Amino acid sequence: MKKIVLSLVLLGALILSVKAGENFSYSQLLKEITTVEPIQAPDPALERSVMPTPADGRYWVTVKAADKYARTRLLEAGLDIVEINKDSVSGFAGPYTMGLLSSKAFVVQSRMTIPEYAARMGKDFPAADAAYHNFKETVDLLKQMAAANPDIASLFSIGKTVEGRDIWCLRINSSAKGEAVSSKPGALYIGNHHAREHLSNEVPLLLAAWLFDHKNDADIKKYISTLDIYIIPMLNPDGAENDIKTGSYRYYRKNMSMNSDKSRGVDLNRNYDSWWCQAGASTYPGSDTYCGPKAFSEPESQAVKRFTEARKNLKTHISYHSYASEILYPWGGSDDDIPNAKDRQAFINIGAAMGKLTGYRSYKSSEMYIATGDSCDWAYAAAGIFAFTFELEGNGFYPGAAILTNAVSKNIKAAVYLLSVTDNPYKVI
Ligand code: 0X9
Ligand code: ZN
Repeated sequence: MKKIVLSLVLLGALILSVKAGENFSYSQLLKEITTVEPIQAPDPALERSVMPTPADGRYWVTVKAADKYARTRLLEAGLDIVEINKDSVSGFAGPYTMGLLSSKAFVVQSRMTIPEYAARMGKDFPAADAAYHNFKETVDLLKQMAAANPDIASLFSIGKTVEGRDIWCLRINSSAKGEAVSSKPGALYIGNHHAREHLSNEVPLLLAAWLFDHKNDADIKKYISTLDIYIIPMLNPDGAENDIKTGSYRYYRKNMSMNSDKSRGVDLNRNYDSWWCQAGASTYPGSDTYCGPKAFSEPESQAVKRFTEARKNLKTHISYHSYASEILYPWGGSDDDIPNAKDRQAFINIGAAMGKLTGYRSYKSSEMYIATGDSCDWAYAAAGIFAFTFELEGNGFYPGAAILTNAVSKNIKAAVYLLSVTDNPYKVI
């Protein structure tokens, strides 16, 4: 990966001005993001400090898996599948999963410790990723945006996390504010179900900044006055903060629940009540695909449930993840097609249009692997919402600041396209 380092003086000034609330505009944020310059040679001192905490005992493994059913079995063994190749998958496995993988049912082709893996990835020192927004920066920016646009924006918490952080939701609507109900068709964007997928926070956060910057463009003005737009950039702030808090990335995926066996975390994208824990999820608490003790056991997924059930006007949704460059639509928990042919065609057509705008491949979620309990299956099953999982791009979970401008801008196009069909998703058929 291309090494980058911040131009500290310039960037510091920009960050200060942004943080002081002088300017939060999308273009200002992009300037902040792009204020990076290549360095000639990696500094060995920095290289040493990129190592994530080695103590969690997980390995990066490559295991034989010829098809989605094999991938589903591996998820159930607790493998945290990150990359899918033709005949194998690679991902993270803790000691319990390593034990299961050593049985005859699986063929482990290679394994390495997380520090070995991180060294091989050659990823950047986290300071180089300062353009990404941590929890405090995310909240500050959301507050600035809401304060600067009181006629169309409001900000409220949809609930608290395991560790007591607020899950903030920015609403853009020219009439209804805060938690007041609206009959306008609603669009919902959520980032960061998974802790380490920091790009999935940036896209919805900067989408909000972009919408405010362009609020006087004819089409955006129309969406703001006719739709009910909700942006929840950071659903799992506990996990995101845990991932970065040592200054070295930890590849952390789950939330921060204390489990019955004293291990940490539930996979929030396995915790929804859509065939909960029936496939592609693990019942072992220590594993990365742990579905939790019951559906909606977690305050973060409960908050999304309450939020969604209270807003019958929601029509469209994107849940942002990373990093496969893919757009996925239901079902993800079953090989079956969704039964409603009209909905199916709308999913296919909307997905294809957003695929064109991003260059991502759009397809049925279960083709990746069958995994139950995911948020988009639940949103469609429970509320008929046209819910898409976006697997954003990158060469890993930590693609660096250099990709932000391009990744964010193309995804804003897709998100705005979704707004254009939110009044009637069937118009694409
Ligand atoms: O496994 C997940 O939750 C998502 N991938 S990630 O690498 N971001 O963790 C994909 C969810 C897609 N849903 C299903 N296949 N059910
Ligand atoms: Zn994810």
